[in-house]
Amino acid sequence: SEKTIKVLSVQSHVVSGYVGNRAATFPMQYLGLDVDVINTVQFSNHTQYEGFSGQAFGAQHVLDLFNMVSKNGLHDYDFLLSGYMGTAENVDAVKEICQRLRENNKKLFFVLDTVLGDYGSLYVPEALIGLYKKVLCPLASLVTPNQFEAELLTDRKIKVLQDAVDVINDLHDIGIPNVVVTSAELEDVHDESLGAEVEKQLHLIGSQLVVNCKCSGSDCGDCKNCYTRQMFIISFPFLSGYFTGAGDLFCSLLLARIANILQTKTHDANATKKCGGMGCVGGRGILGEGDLVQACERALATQATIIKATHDYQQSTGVPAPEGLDRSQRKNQMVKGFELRLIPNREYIANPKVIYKARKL
Ligand code: PXL
Repeated sequence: SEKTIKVLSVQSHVVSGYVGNRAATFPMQYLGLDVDVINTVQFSNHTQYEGFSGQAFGAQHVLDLFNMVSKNGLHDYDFLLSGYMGTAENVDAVKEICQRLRENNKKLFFVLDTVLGDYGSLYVPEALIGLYKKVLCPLASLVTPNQFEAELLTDRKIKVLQDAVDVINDLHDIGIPNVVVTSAELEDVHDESLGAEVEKQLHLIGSQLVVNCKCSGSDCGDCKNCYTRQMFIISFPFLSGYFTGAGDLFCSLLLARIANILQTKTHDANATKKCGGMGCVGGRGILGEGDLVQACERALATQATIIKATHDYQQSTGVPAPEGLDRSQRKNQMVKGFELRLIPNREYIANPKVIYKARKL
């Protein structure tokens, strides 16, 4: 039987609810991956509630766990996923983990979810912006910022499609082979095919490097000129509601879909020769042509279903729409229904219907 793909997921744990590892682990397992977990924090619940308790763990704790896992020879990971950090020093811990895993497996695919905040407010220390840029972006195979995070990472504002393209080019320029801006509002894009009843739309904008030269598949030393950028956009309906953890869920779905695609290519010698499959220039995760589009379409299909179910549930239970409340009022609304409806919709993890399709840019 095929080797299972192994993931190390480094992000938050909450007792109740679905953010961080609690949003990410189950979908990846459900899609057939072996998921090992290091928790950067253990909180009672996510930090958008009125209160939360628990602790953030430091780099020493994180590395202590990683070191023993390594020492026992259990560190044969294909993917590293990092999300909510809890403390700024955990950036260095993840850097060390990534470097040490790459010594062991130079094809390690590092998915960096640059968790910073959403809708104009940070939920982590501000120092993390610069640290993500300097320390982790140069190691990442894929980054998955939302609009707010993409703006913070590049010091740009996204208003129209060209802004998103500029942001993505900036992130490619610092050496990231795959970039997905998971949702953005764009003034100049409206996909009529979503139907007249969809007034407000969001857009996922993605881009992957593809190899366009005949280099051997190992780092040829001049790879800067070997790549072209394949960009695409997927439009989907905006839905009102509370979706904390949605980014964590999406990132895990995307990782799993990439893993599923790569798994089918492991035996494709030709793909490896052209730096597709798991073969990647400089060990940084160059995917085969079209792989990122396919993975995004599938991940978004599941995501949209779970968000819609969460939206419908919140409407049916009378949870007030976030637009009608300011942040402090929101924090004081101690209502259930702030959580993603992940478990009741588990069947859509494995078998989503792809409705929102990518268009080439
Ligand atoms: O989804 C981001 C996230 C992850 N983990 C924890 C959080 C949040 C957002 O608030 O509080 C603990």
